[in-house]
Formats: sequence, structure tokens, C-alpha cells
Amino acid sequence: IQNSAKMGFREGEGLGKYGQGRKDIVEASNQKGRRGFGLTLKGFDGELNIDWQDEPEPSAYEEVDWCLECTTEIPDAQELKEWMTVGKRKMVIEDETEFCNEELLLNVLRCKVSPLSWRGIEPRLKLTGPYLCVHRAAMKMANMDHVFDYMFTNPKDFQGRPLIKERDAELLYFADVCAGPGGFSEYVLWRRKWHAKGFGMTLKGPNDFKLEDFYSASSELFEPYYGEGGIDGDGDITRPENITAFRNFVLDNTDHKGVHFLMADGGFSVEGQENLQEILSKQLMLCQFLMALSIVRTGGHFVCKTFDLFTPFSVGLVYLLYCCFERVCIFKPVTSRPANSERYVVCKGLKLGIDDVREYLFMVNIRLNQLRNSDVDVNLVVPLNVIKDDQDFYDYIVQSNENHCKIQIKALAKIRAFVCVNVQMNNPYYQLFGFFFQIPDQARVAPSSSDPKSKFFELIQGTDIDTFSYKPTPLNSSTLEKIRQVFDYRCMVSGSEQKFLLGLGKSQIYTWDGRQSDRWTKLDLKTELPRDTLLSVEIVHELKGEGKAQRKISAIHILDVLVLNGNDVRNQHFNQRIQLAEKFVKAVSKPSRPDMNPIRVKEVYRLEEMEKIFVRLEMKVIKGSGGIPRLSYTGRDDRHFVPTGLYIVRTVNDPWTMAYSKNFKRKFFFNKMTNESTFDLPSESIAPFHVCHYSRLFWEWGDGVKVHDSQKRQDPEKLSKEDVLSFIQAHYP
Ligand SMILES: C[S@@+](CC[C@H](N)C(=O)[O-])C[C@H]1O[C@@H](n2cnc3c(N)ncnc32)[C@H](O)[C@@H]1O
Ligand SMILES: *[C@@H]1O[C@H](CO)[C@@H](O)[C@H](O)[C@H]1NC(C)=O
Ligand SMILES: *[C@@H]1O[C@H](CO)[C@@H](O)[C@H](O)[C@H]1NC(C)=O
Ligand SMILES: CC(=O)N[C@H]1CO[C@H](CO)[C@@H](O)[C@@H]1O
Repeated sequence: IQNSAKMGFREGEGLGKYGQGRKDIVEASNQKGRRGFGLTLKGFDGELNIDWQDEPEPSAYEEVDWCLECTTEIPDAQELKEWMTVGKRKMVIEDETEFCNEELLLNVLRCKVSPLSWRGIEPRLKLTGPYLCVHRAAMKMANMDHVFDYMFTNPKDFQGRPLIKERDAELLYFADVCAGPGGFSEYVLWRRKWHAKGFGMTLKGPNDFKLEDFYSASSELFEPYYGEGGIDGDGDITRPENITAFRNFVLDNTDHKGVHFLMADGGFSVEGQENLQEILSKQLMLCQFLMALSIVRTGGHFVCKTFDLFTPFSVGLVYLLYCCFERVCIFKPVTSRPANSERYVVCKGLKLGIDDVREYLFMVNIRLNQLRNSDVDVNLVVPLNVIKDDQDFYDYIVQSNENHCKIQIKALAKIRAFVCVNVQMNNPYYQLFGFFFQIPDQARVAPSSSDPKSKFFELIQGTDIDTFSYKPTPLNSSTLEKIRQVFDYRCMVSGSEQKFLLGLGKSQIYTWDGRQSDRWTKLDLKTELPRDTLLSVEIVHELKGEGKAQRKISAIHILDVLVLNGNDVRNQHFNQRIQLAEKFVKAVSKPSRPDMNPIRVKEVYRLEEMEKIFVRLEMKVIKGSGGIPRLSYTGRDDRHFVPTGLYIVRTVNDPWTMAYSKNFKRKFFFNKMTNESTFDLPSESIAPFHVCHYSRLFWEWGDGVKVHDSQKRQDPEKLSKEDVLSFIQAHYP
């Protein structure tokens, strides 16, 4: 009782929103004694007597039983051409005994539909655990991720080492289809924090993604795309155009590699037709499998919900996965109610050379669309003899089906006996994912939004507030001497004033120019940042094209980063901070949203490579400049902006400096105090954010500063391109 009280329900009132859950269940379980040990169902051809008492412990379900590896080659186009069978539409399931013992099959079907309709019981069942309503789906993904040794959220290489470490520049890319409201993705992002980027497609409408309900994770790292038309699409995975559009979108944003894994959890209500669920969902299943072959990278993984697997159509689809992935497994997590037909196909390691199978399924789907509402249907995607000739696969499917049936029959019987065992309460995952799942219905409230000022002070603990008001040292003929240790510096082209940006989540973004008198003000741009983010930036007017067709947009350019979604990076090396910034920007960018202001990281150059910057300078006619060409810097993509000068950042902390060994032909670190020298980066030589910030120099490219050959005027008091380049040349060892 004490525990229950803590979880948010009061004695006698029951669980859940309407307070009725627990009461019913307690009453229900009291009937156990009266009903005895078995259940006899009447009203069928015969009597069905089920002993539901000896159901195994939940933990017993958690053994992973992979199907043996497929040893035959992946079928090619030539072979697949012959595989599809079209025939009379079949809407019966009772005779599908190819992959299941007949008696078990019939018993499951009988239990599912019976005069004592269990529809009245189902809604009450949903209230048996406090987190079930919103988090039920997320729990299943958490459960499977754990059982499969985190192969999804922490994929490993073949030697068992993590494939992507948080320090790495690479993000964990994933996709989630047929996925509204998005619990699976919320779980993944909760585990990976901002080191992941998700793409999602689901049907628009009442079951769409509910990103505003992602309280345990930052939804800014998740980008919904609804197929053709992007954000305006309908998200229907059975539409070929949508499949192609989503595929292109994902490939374009993952360097054409695809995602590390895909989750698919498609389903729709089949109330009143429970026994036909497998048939009614056949196209959905095919399209989800097709999506896996379309967007998962080689070596990547896939998890997909399926229902009964009695028909040769469904089994054929699983067979194709078995051919295309290194390993395949059919698994039902404890968090999935034993009474339903749901189970998951978990596939590990997509093989190379699956293109023909993908094209085949794409073609079958077009056929399914053509045959909709007709009395003809695609009945097979793999000939029955091909499936049955693979003894390992065939045995695996039969075994899996029969085990599932046995458990399901018992569970259904138990429900009928009005005994509801609360599997969820003693569920090991409840403990394992405590934090995530302890935020159930009532307790699960939006994180309190703090005001920018107190959030800022919370985030910058340990950094002197004065640091933020430092202005850069102007670069002139005397301060030029400071940069004689050429290797210690990096530089970036400026396009506006430096500011700080504080993200409190979603579009709650504030800016501050660092002056103590000023306050944080709301950023007037359309963009989103995950909460607990502090950046040093410029808001730059970027231009695209020339002349009349020129378009201007405001972009956020990151100069440096302090805290990224709660991840304090102030004391990391400047290069590392920039690398993390690049990754962060990839994770939060929304390529499908041209209406949003972009976020980019400044291009960082080594001081000794400064000529590379001058190559990117041009004189261009800019809208509103009265036809007079102005200096313009073109960045990585074809966007350009009017440069205002150059930041020079010292990345090596005193008393260390970098020098060049002629003997070894490589750079080394040198301590000016102790004369110590080393090739390995000494941790004391790392310049944290505040050092980089206060020691930075700024070479202003104002009037009279000649940095481009076609500029005429050169103020002798000011440094020109030639002055700076020859200084660097002279001090380059
Ligand atoms: C069980 S829910 C998914 C739950 C989700 N995994 C989560 O964690 O929140 C099934 C989803 O499949 C979607 N769906 C059903 N048919 C679809 C279709 N043809 N195309 C895209 N999504 C579909 C439904 O709209 C629903 O959002
Ligand atoms: C260069 O800038 C420094 C720092 O602002 C200033 O003290 C110095 O007078 C300047 N020197 C020249 C030659 O302009
Ligand atoms: C470092 O080397 C310089 C020049 O070789 C020498 O004058 C100085 O005393 C040395 N300092 C230490 C701490 O060894
Ligand atoms: C609205 C949208 O762009 N989504 C598309 C999904 O695919 C179908 C094609 O069958 C289009 O009609 C939809 O427009």
C-alpha cells in the first residue's frame, strides 16, 4: 500500500485517470478462489478446458531465441520475378495450419472471439499499471533494447565494442515509422540524449506524433516527415510515393548511408475482427519491411511489430527478412500483453545486396494498392515450397507460433476467469528504467520552465561572470606579435556581433550580448533548441544568389559551445567543442523545414592556412547596396554573407605552446616554464571556453583594410591581407 501511494493512487480509489482501475482488479482477483483452477469455455463445437494456473514467470519469456543463420543466397530479381502469387482474396484464418498445430490455432481463435466478449475487460486491463497509458509503448522498446543487449541504442561492432561513442563525431541515426505518438523514439532519445537524430513517419490525424509530450527526452532531435510533401504529407506508409519520399529524405540526411536502426510499430483497430488482424494488416506489415530494406544502412538493425504469423503471406515476408539480415528473431517482450497476438521481428545486421528484394517488395506493394477493394489479392510473396524447403526456418516459425499460442491461450483464459495478474507491477523493467517510467500519468508533467537568468547561472557555475563581457583584443601591428606561435591559433570569419544563446527547450530561446547591464531577451527567430543549451553565436544575414533573385535569411552561426542539452563541454578542447557543435547541429537541424532559421557551425581554419579564407572572398553586388559591389565570403554551401572581420582564437593554454620539430617532422607541445616537451596532448594545455573567449583577437575588416585585390584603398595605419600573411609566413617554422 505504501508503494502504491507513492505511485500516485489512493487506497480505495484505484489507478488511472478515472480512479477505477485498481478496485476492479482487486475485486476481480478475489473471484479466483471461487472459480477454481481451470476454465471451461462452452458454446463451441466442444468444450475447451484450460489450466491457466501454471503460467511461467514473466522472466521466462525473456530468453532470446534467434533463428539459425540463413545459408542460401539472397534471391535476385530473376528468381523473385516468379515468386508472387495472385489469387482469390482469402478472408479466413481457421485453415492456416501450415505453420501451426491445428488444435492450438483453433484454441487461440476460439479464446479470442467468444460469447463472453472480452472487450469490456480490455479497457480495465489498461489501468493495471500507472505508466501504461502513455508509456506502454516506450516500455516495450526499452524492454527489447535491454533484452537484446542494447543493440539498438548502443550498437556494437563485431568485436563487441560500441560502434558510436558519445565523444565521436558521428550521431546515432534512427527512424521510427508507424510510430505515433512516439513513445519508442522518446525512449531512444532519453537513452542517447542529443547524441542521436531520429526521423519519423506516421499517419497524420489523431494518432500523429505528440512531440510536445516528450518530457523524458528532447523532441528537438526528432524530425517528423510525412512522405511526399514533407511536413504537409499524410504519412501513409502504404503509399509508394511516401515510401520513396521518406527514403530520399533519410538518405539525404545520413550521408546516403541510411539509419543505424529502424523501429516500426504499425497497427490499427480491428475491433470485432480480432481473428482477421493478420490479414487486415498484411499490407502494413509488407510496407514496414520494405521501409527497412529502403532506409537501414548495411549492418543496421530493424524491429517491427507483427501479429499472428499463420498465413504463408506473412511467413513469406519474414522469410525475406531472414534472407536479407544476418540474424532474425521473433520475440514477445513481457511488457507486451500475453493475451494479444502482438510480437516483434527483430533483425540484426542488414546484408549487402538486398536491392532486388527491396525493388520486389516495392512492386508487390503497388500491386496490393491496385487490388484494394477487389476480390483478388496477393496471396504469396514467397512460394510455400521455398519456405518449407528451408528446414531451419520452417521449424523456427512453427516453434515460435506454437509457443506463442500456448501462452496466449492461457492468458486469454485467465482474463476470462476475471483474474488479472498484474504482470507490470513485478516487472523487472520497472526497476531497470526507473527514471523513465516513474514519470507516469499524474507525475509526468512538463519540465518546469525556468527563467533564462536563473537557468544561465545554473549552467555557468564555475565560470566567472565577467568572462562573458570580455571583448576581443583588436588585431593591429602591435598585437600581431601575440600570434607569433602560429600553431596555437584557429580562425573564423565573422559576419556580425557575438552573442550568447540560451535554449530552454523548443522555441524558448534567449539571447544576451554579454554586457552586464543587459538582460536576456527572447530570440526573434524561428528555430528550436533542446533545453539546457548555452552557445556563443552570431546571427548572420546570409544571402543566396545574386541580383534581383537574391534571398536573405537570418542564420545562427556557432562560434563556440558551453553546454549542449545539459552536457557541459566548457573544459573540453576547442577542436573537440567545435566537433561536438557540428554533431549537435546535425542532430537539431530540420532539413525538411525551410521555414525555420538554420543553425550552422563556423568554418574553423588553422592560422597557417589563412590563404584558404581569402580564396573564398569575392566582390559581389548585394541587394540594397546601390549596385556597388561589396566584399562577400562564401561558406561551405553556396550561401554567402558580408564579412566584418576575422576571429583568431588561441586554443593552447599557457604556459604551453605548440612548436614544430624539424627532426621528427611533426608538431609537439612545449612548456615555456619548465622546458618540457611532448608529442602527446598534455591535459593542462587544453584551453577551456573562458580562456579561448578572453584571449581571442579580432581583425576588423572595416574601411581601409585591404583583404581583396580589387579593393583600392589601404589605410597605412591598418593591417592588410599582405601584412598578416607575411607575418604568418615569417613565423611559420
Ligand atoms: C501502436 S501505435 C505506435 C506506438 C508507438 N510505437 C509509440 O511508441 O508511441 C501504431 C501506429 O501506427 C500508425 N499507422 C497505422 N497505419 C499506418 C499507415 N498506413 N501508415 C503510417 N502509420 C500507420 C497509427 O497511426 C499509430 O500511430
Ligand atoms: C593596438 O591595440 C591595442 C589594444 O587595443 C592598443 O593598446 C594599441 O595602442 C594598438 N596599437 C596600435 C599600433 O594601434
Ligand atoms: C629553459 O631553457 C632555457 C633556454 O635553453 C633556459 O635559459 C632556462 O633556464 C630553462 N628553464 C628551465 C626551467 O629549465
Ligand atoms: C499529401 C502527401 O504529399 N502525401 C502523399 C502520400 O502519397 C500519396 C500518393 O498515393 C499522395 O496522394 C499523398 O499526397
